[in-house]
Amino acid sequence: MSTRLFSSNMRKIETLAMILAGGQGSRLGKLTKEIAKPAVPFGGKYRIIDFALSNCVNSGIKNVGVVTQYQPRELNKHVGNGEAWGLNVHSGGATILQPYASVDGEKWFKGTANAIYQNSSFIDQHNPDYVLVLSGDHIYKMDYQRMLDFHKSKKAALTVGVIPVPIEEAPRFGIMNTDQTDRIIEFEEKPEKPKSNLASMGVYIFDWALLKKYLDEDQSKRRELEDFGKDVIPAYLGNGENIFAYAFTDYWKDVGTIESLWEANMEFLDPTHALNIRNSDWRIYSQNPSAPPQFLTETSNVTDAMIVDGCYIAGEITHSILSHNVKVGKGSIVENSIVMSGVTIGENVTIKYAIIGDNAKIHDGAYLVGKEKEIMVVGYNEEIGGLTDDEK
Ligand code: ADQ
Ligand code: ADP
Repeated sequence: MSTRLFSSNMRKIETLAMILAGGQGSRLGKLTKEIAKPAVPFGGKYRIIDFALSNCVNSGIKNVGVVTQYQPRELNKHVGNGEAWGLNVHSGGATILQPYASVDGEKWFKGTANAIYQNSSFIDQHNPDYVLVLSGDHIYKMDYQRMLDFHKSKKAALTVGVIPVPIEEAPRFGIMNTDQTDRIIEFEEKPEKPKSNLASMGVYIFDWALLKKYLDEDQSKRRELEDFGKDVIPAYLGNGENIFAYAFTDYWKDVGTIESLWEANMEFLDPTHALNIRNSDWRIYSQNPSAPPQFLTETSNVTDAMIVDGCYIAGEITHSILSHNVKVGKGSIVENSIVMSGVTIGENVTIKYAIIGDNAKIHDGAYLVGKEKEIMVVGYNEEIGGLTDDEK
C-alpha cells in the first residue's frame, strides 16, 4: 500500500476507528464457510458489521479502517468506501485493509494486536490521538463518544468496554476485576475458572502513541504481542499502565453461534426490544440491492414478520424475517425462522426454527424443523429436496 495514497490525510485527527473483521467465526458453520462473520446477513436488510459501522458514524467518528483477512470478498463489496453509512470520502471514509504479499511472502495477521501493528503506517497517516479498536462481530448500539469522554477523564492509557455476562458464559470472554475507581486490577483472557462475570466487549480505546511504542518494541525484542486479550492487556497491567473499564449497560451480543445469531434476529424482530430498528435516534445503515416491492398473494397470511423488498409470498409466514427476493409457494409455512436473500421455497414446505442461507432452493414438500436450542441451518446455494411419497 503506497504512502502517497494517504498524503492528503496528514492533518491530525482525534480518533481513528479500526474494525477487526478478519476472524473466521467457525462456530457459525455453513454460514461462514464462504464469507467472513461480519458479512453474515442480519435482520433482513443488514449485515453484522453494519452495527459497528453505524455506531462509528452516529458517534461522529469519520475515519474507519476495516481490517479483513478471512474470506473478505463479500465484506469488501459490502463496505466499499463507506459512503452507504455516510462515511464521506472527503472528510474520512472507510478503508478496507487486507494483508498484502511482500517480498518475504504473504503477511497474514497473527492475532488482533498484530493486525493493528501491520497497519501502523495507515494509522500513522491519520496521526490520531486515540485508536478505537472494534470487532465487526457484535450486535449493539453504542455511543463511542461517551466512552471516549470517560477515557479522557480518567487519563487512561487504555479503556476497555465491559458488560456483565452470565457466569456460565464467562469462559468465552476476557474477564476482569476492577477497583472502586473502575481501574482494571486483574484480567484473564478466557479463564477456565472465571473470578468475576465482568466481560470485555472487545471494544478498546488506546492512546496511539503508547500502543505503537509497545508494538514497535515488541518487534525489536521479538517478544510476542499478538493478541489484545492474551498479550497486550497483561503487558500493560504488568507495567502498571492506567487501564480502565467503561461499563456499558445497554444490549450487546456476540453472535458467535447459530443459536445466538437466531436469537439476536428474533430480538431484532421484537418491536419493544432495545434493538428496535425504528428508533430514529440511532439509525443502523446498510447497503442494499434495489428490488421491486414485495407481493403478497391472496393465499398468503403474514403475521409478526419482516418481509423485505422483492419477496413474493403465497404461503403462511409467522414470526420470521424474510430478506430480499424470497419466494414462498402456496401451502408453505415459515415460522420462527430467518430466510436470507434470493431463497426459493416451493409449495407445501414446512420451515420452523431455521436459518436458510442466501439463494438456497427448498423444493415442494420439504420439511425443515429445528428447535429453539437446535436451529436448523441450510447453507448458501444449498438445495433441499422434497419428501418422497413414502416419507410424507
Ligand atoms: P474473541 O472474540 O475470541 O475475544 P478474536 O477471535 O481475537 O477474539 O476476535 C476479535 C475480533 O477480531 C473479531 O471481530 C475477529 O473477526 C477479528 N479478528 C481476529 N483475528 C483477526 C486477524 N488476525 N485479523 C483481523 N481481524 C481479526 C475477544 C477478546 C475478549 C472479549 C471478546 C468479546 O479477546 O477478551 O471478551 O472479544 O467478544
Ligand atoms: P441507564 O438508564 O441504564 O442508567 P444510561 O443511558 O444512563 O442508562 O447509561 C448508563 C451508563 O451506561 C452510561 O454512563 C454509559 O456508561 C453506559 N451506556 C448506556 N448506553 C450507552 C450507549 N448507547 N453508548 C455508550 N454508553 C452507554
